[in-house]
Amino acid sequence: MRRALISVSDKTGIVEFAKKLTELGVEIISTGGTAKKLIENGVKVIGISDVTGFPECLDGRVKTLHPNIHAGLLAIRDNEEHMKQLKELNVTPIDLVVVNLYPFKQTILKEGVTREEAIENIDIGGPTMLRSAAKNYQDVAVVVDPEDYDKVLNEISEKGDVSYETKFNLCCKVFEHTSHYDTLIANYMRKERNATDYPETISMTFEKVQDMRYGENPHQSAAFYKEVGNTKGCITNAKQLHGKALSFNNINDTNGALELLKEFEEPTVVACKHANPCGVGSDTNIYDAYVKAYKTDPVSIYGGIIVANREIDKKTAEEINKIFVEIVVAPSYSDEAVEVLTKKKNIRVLVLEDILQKQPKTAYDLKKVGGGLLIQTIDSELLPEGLKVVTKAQPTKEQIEDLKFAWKVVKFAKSNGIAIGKDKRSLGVGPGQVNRIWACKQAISHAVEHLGEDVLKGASLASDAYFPFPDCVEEAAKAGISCIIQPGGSIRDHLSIEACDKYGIAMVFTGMRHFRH
Ligand code: 93A
Repeated sequence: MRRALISVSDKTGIVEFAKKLTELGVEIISTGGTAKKLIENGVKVIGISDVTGFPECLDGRVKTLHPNIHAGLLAIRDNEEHMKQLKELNVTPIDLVVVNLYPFKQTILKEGVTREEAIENIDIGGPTMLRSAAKNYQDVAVVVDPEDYDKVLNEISEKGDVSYETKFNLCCKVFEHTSHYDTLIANYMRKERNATDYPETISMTFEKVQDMRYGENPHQSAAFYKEVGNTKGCITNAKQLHGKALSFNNINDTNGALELLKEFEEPTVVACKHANPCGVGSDTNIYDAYVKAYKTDPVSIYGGIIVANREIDKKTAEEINKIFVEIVVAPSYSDEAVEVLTKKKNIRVLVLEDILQKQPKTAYDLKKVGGGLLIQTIDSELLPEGLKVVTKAQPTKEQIEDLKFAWKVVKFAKSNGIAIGKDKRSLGVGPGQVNRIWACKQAISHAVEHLGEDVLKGASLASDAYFPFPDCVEEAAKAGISCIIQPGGSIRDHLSIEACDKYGIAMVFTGMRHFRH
């Protein structure tokens, strides 16, 4: 280990690192700003121009892009011909590269950044050196992360060089890093183009939040990653106040609950199990909203997820504490509520300040399938065409409110889904069935089991997709349902409409389907 090249934008720890390298007998080459900082701190450096024989120029756009650098990085040390050529060309090998790149990510995340500013922060020379060094990892150690300075120093001081294994690990880290960097650039450019098409190849990049203890089941390994950029209102933005680390299923289920919650403006509580809503309640205050959500299904909420869109007060916290729930998420908590909730060891308490913030309409929804990936824009619409009454019976104003409530709930139930609602609460949900009549029967029996037969008199029923047959209407009529909301669009719509007319049920079409899988 004789010669190092140091060129860093993030200068954290660089002086200490360079000083120690010098003490270990390593010669240091460096670029403009980095060299200045090192010299100011008493580190001896060779200026990059002394190695390239070429001035740093074009406002720093060309500093290290020179064969004297890249031949020094790419020459294979035990290839006699390579080493002979270096000698003839008067190039000295470089054994260690320490580079971190222009802060492209930080630049594009700044409010109001211009395209010019973003482009000026695309590093060219840095990634080129990283790639040259990483390609030749057997002979060159390459450090892109200040976290690795100590490990490299220790190895050099103990063995005079960086071990083969460490060099290979560092090389892998470099290729991950440069591909992440390039993907950020490509994604930024796509946004600049306002692209809505799906390109021939697609690269996406996420940053690790944490390793998970396990995945959906204990024998699966897992990690949690977040998108780069705006994650307002998302589970990735939540801060945990109390409890064990979130599990894979916790994150997935909470995400589902949050998406439904965002459909409501008034104080609302959503209870979810396996990412399906089991109880939803809205009211003038969060306590009453919680009680509604709870009473809808006091069985399924056990061990479930509760998300609320208003501050949780002491009274609500005490009510929540009467049962076991896995997770509570709210925009804030009163001090007393925190005291109450944190008495329980096994509850996870999360704050999500911007809980009402929705994802942008252009956000993508990704579904991994074996050997491939499905990409679509998120289901951001609710009722684009409004409601079209198709029956003789007309829904009342109150019924329209109930229909919309049930429609929101069913939008976030897995398909086939049916939800029943009344007076700003869900009464029964039948999610994830392989036929619609089962979903319908399940939603009805869910309501009857917990709330009694009478609760369905005058209630509203929502279906996430059209009725292929009139059987759901028949079932709803038997239960006492008085109005129905569904997309419409079946070739047998007339049969469902006739059945509604027979029973005096009001039915509205939305013209939009909300499958969810
Ligand atoms: O503008 S560049 O793409 N051209 C280069 O030749 C070059 N060489 C190193 N950027 C280049 N760098 C980058 O400069 C490094 O990746 C590092 O981020 C930065 C360090 O510059 P300074 O030492 O002047 O602060």
